Amino acid sequence: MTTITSFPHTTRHRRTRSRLTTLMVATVLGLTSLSAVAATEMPPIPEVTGDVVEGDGNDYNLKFNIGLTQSSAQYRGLEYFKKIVEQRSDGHIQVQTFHSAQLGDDLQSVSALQAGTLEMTAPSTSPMVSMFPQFAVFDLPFLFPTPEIADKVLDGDIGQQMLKDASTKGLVAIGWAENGYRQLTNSKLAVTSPSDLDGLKVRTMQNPIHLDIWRTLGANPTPMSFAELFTALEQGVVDGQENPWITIESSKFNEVQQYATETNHVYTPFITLVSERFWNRLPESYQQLLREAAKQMGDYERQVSRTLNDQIKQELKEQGMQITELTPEQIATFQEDLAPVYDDWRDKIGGDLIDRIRAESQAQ
Ligand code: KDG
Repeated sequence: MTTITSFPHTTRHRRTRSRLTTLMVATVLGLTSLSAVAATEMPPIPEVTGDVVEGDGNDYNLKFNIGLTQSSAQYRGLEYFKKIVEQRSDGHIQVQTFHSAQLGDDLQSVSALQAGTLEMTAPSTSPMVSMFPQFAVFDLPFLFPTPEIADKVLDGDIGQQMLKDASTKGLVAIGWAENGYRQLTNSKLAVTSPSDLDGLKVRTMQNPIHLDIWRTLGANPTPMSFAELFTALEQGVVDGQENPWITIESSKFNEVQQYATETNHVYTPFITLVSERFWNRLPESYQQLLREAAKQMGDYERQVSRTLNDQIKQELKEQGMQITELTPEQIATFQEDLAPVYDDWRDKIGGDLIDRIRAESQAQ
């Protein structure tokens, strides 16, 4: 028995129908691959290890706010932090997580911690250099050639001492996580050398070294909060910006930026902060629990960020972004042109700290 469709089967009809079917199949395939591309597969959140911690019988609400979106590696880390703290406090500490600067951008969140109206945040170190000048070492170009060297520095004496030094001004610094290696994107042209940057309006974090970097390369840099960046790109207030691949995708910058250049010019860490007012209310056992959870969150978040880095770059290409991968010679040109930035900042940051970090690279 033949099935009767709504219109008779002539050759032309049969041809149109088969063309229609092919089209529909193609669309479905396209959509599935797109949605497959869009929904980046995040590594599963690990099981919680470690025993339940005895508290003082009181219950605590902990609000944790970040600037990146819900589909960022940072937010994934936060979900793991929440799981650890709630399970190991047997529910006595409830963690509310906020993303996309819902409770304020990096600097507003830090002020809220100092005022005691927010319990935790994890900003990039770059916007905080006016409070903690030694953080500026992380903004020096090409200082961390590999993520492993970044880990060695952050998890080693240098990084642990910095956490102690940053535990002041109403803040308690309890861990590190990864924002990552920064890549340049823009809406104007494919950038392969500093000369292509002439007059390009580039948004930077609110940080004097990043301004110095892009001015030195010939661009026209503008400092701006991350919370305002997408709109500024969309409206053409700025032509470009620089962030890790995972942030470019999770913040959909590729929808308003046609070109990207893999510069890896700066490695930016996140620092995990607690409000001192909240910290001092906690029993020591819960303070130790937050330290352990922050360490596990940071390690997991690094793993997510690194596992996805190349995959996301590939996805951005599939979504139409024109990505330029620089040759070693082209990278060397950027490094040579940026050498004066070290002369400008060596004394302000401290040559000893820079040399100790460089030594880690040589020791590798
Ligand atoms: O809250 C997001 C910020 O930490 C932000 O600094 C991320 O790299 C960033 C940027 O470009 O502002």
